[in-house]
Amino acid sequence: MTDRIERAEVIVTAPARNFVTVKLTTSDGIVGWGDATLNGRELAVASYLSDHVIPTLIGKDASRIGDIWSYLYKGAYWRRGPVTMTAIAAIDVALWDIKGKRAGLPVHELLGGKARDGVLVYAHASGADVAEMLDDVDRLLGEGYRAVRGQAALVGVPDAYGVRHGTGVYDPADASLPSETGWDTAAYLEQAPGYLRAIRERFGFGFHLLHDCHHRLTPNEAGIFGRSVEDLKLFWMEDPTPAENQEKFRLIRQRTTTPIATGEVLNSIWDVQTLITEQLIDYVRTSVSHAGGITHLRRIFDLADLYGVRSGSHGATDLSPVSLSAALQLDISIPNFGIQEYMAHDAVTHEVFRPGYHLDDGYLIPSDAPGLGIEVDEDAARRFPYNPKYLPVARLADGTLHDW
Ligand code: GCO
Ligand code: MG
Repeated sequence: MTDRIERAEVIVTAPARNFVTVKLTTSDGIVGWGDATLNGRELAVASYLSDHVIPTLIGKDASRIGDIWSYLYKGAYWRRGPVTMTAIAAIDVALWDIKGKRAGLPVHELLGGKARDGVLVYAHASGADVAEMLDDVDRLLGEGYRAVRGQAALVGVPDAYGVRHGTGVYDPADASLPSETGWDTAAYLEQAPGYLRAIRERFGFGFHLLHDCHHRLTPNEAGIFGRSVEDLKLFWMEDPTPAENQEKFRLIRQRTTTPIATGEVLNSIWDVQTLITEQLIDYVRTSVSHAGGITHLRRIFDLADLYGVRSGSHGATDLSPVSLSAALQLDISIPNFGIQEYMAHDAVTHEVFRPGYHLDDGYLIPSDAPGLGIEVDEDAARRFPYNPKYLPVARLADGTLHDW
């Protein structure tokens, strides 16, 4: 058998931010890449892989992707959860990369071929005030984006989420211990609809406008928010309320017709089952790197298709270019694609990760190279040692810890 997994390595590198990458090598020298980055909890996944997954993989038949998925999921006894599902995802994606390279085909050909010509993406506009956010929207529309998410700082709320510091890319994991930020729902409900309205007033309706509520609202508050922006025709309001209890979304659905997206922190088909089967959301945001890889995410999207729910995968900068390469292979081939989040990685990240996708007129075009179409420069990776960074916490004025 030529297709044995001979070597499996975990590469931890921090070009601009931390990434955990899996490299699988088969006995005949084919290399597959997978992303195992879990923002702020990177080393937990690295250890899960090195200490518990990799020793069980050596010698296994790399062509049996579904069997290896089940071996790692059912075989562990302990199910679901971000650490496990990110580790499984990295192995799964690397195996798809290998299968494509062996076949001489891009992964999307193995998934049935292209169902569209390009992948619609949305970019992030943010600002320390409304004027700055409007300038950012202007810049992104000028760059050809057809969909933009709008977030602005809230007057009177220290460091509200979603706003870039300085000129770099927005990256909330910004300190070696979690920084403390503020939150005030009343200020948000009063100001956010106004700044979204300012975007429509200045730029009109000829592009998709998105907004992330970042788990901050109760279902009733989310209903109030969604209703107050219905005339702005948002593409979606994201994460209006935490989704551990999926039934909470019933109330939001009753209160507003603003489309709803959720799932970036969810990891399995069971985590989104009620949301999908009761049609409580319009877009499912589970990602290829945090929800079990191409094998499992495809099952989630298939279930979603039955209920008229579309894909809208998470794609912040903490998902590496390996993840984005894999996401695009799936996005381009599924019937119920909705949109893909895209926060372009910076030049330093691209010194390590050299993806073959490119942006064309607001669409990302996946690579046609065999496999995922990404190269990883291991020498460059070694130049950027791990640099612990945490996501912030949010507190109300009285000190109560709030959802982030
Ligand atoms: C998004 C997200 C991110 C997350 C980050 C956490 O919609 O892009 O909410 O900004 O906060 O990816 O790791
Ligand atoms: Mg989000």
